[in-house]
Amino acid sequence: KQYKVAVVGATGAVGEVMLSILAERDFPVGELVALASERSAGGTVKFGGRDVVVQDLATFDPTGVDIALFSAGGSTSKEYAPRFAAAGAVVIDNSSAFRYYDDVPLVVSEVNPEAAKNRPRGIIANPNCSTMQMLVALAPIHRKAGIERINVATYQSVSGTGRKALEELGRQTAGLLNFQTVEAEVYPVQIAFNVIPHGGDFTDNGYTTEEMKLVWETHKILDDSTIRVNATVVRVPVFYGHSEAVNIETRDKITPGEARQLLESAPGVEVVDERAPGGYPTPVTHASGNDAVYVGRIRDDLSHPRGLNLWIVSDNIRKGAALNAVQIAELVAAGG
Ligand code: A2P
Ligand code: 11C
Repeated sequence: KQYKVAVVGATGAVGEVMLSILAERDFPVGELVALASERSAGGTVKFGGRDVVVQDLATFDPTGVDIALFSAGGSTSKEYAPRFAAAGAVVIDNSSAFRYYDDVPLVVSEVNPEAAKNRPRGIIANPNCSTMQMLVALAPIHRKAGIERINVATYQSVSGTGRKALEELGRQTAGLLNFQTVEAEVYPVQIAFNVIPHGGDFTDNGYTTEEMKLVWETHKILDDSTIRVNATVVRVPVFYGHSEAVNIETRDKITPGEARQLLESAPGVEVVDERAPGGYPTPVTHASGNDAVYVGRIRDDLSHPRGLNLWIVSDNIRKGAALNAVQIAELVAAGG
């Protein structure tokens, strides 16, 4: 079967990569519809080496669309995803709009693919990038040793914020190297040559929404709300690839050697852990432009008898967003 596939947000940082991954993985696309706002309607995007004309989402009729990949922000998803679903499409939504609804599955293809089958609203949610990569690496450890607590600090690249943030990092960097003063527009303070302990919006408990997503989404995807999760989200001046310093406490002791062995055979994971200079993954040397979740610095926690440390790096636009969305589409196409 060939599918009529719509990409909503096709001109965005994630949408662009959704198009290239659909082509790369030979997804059976019979017809590709590229949708964005009226601002970019009439322009073109690339799909499999050819130009596709972008259409205005607001005036597009979704009848006949089989699968719709949404990555155009939460408010766009809230308004349009139910309309596409009502017209018969399976919607795979990259925004946070539907992630916490009980009747919307939240799926990491390597972790809980079976959840994609039960989608009463016709919507499947794609997790947040930082949760995605963390759970690809932690799920096998959780199954073996039972994770009781996760303490994570993230180092998130600017592409997670979208195209304007990529431009802001470039513009500020160039400006500062030329002794100019720079303005912060997308982020509240300068991002070039800086780190910002803030992602998303502040909530009542002092955590940000980006931090709370790591709590809520971990519970839903692993189907275990007893796991305690403590997160600090930090934005760093990196273009592509999120990194995470993760400390876990498990019910049963798991040694670094056992964890390494588990992860070496885990789907979607590559272990890079040489305990030597450069023998660890970084966004630039490993993650950027690649599909895997890279794990290194696996070592015992000196401060806890059942503690383990890991360093987890992945391309937030690929596995963290576009790739997982296409993998969910593959599950749908396979009858899931
Ligand atoms: P457009 O390029 O027309 O603004 P990014 O995350 O890189 O900022 O990209 C956001 C994506 O979402 C873009 O493709 C953008 O289209 C699209 N988008 C944003 N708002 C809307 C909207 N109201 N309707 C349709 N597409 C939207
Ligand atoms: C970031 N994780 O890096 C975000 C972007 O909930 O899908 C994606 C927000 C989300 O800023």
